[in-house]
Amino acid sequence: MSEPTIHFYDLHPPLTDLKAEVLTGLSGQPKTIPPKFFYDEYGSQLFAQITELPEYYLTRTEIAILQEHGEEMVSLLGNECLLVELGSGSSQKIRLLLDALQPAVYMPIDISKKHLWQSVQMLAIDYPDLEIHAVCTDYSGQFHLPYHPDNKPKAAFFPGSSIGNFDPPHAQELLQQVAQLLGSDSTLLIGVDLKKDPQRLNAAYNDATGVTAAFNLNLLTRINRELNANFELSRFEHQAFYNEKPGRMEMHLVSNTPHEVKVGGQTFEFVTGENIHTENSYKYTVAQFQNLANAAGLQPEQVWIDPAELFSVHCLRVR
Ligand code: AVI
Repeated sequence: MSEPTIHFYDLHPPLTDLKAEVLTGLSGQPKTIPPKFFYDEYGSQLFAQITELPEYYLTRTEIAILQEHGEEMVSLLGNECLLVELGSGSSQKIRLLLDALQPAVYMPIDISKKHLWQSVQMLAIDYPDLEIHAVCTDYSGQFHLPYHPDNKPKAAFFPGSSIGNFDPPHAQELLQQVAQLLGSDSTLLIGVDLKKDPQRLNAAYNDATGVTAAFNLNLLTRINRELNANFELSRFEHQAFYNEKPGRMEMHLVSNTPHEVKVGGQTFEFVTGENIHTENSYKYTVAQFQNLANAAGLQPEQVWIDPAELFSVHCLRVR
């Protein structure tokens, strides 16, 4: 048996990025904190729990679509490729495609270093012949592929509807960047949550056991720890609702009392009912997402949806 090959590129942004972005966000009106900061070690664990909640239909529905149509997807992606995965997390979903796809190189990209390291170790045990180039970086900004074999077809996998966490102009920019990095004729397989009954959406982000609330509040614990801040978690409440006009779920942390918080040497005042906007999760119809993809230079090739029309997986080709 051959030895698994893992290359690890730590391009993780320094702590100052967290500080600068949090201070800028808290100085705005309304106050905001970018959702990418949810994913410290505990936040990543909480997100893994969210994906198994009965109310959170997204993950299980996407997996069912991948299981049902994996063969067709693989035939569109092509074997022996460089396969990049954006926001690979625990690299669970890619396992559904790896056997059939047999990529020459698998390049998972994730912002959470420890989580990425652990998941590629596990993957290498189960796929000893797979060449892995793992990249720890923030793909929401400018990024590059540290390894770029010229002679291989390129494909990217972007599951989980993480594209929904970007507002549409930024989502278009990200798709454009991916298209440029991969080059013409490459393919992108991307999971996108569909517009649906708001009741169903509201339930998915307000689960009965409070895991999503803990995930949202963990942002403050992380900022306390990493930026020497003094948020009191009991002064904030989780709020999540569907905002019909922009077509997105919103998550907020709402102050239940007037108070002050110190973060990185600065003081921020909160009045009762004031909120920190922590996440948007845009939902698309198939046509809306195809328009966005087209505008980013990606040609829609195929789309698969589940029978209840909850979730979509698109195959797009770089023009
Ligand atoms: C990672 N992302 C697609 C999730 C979502 O549904 O927007 C994050 C999440 N937020 C609350 N629950 C899950």
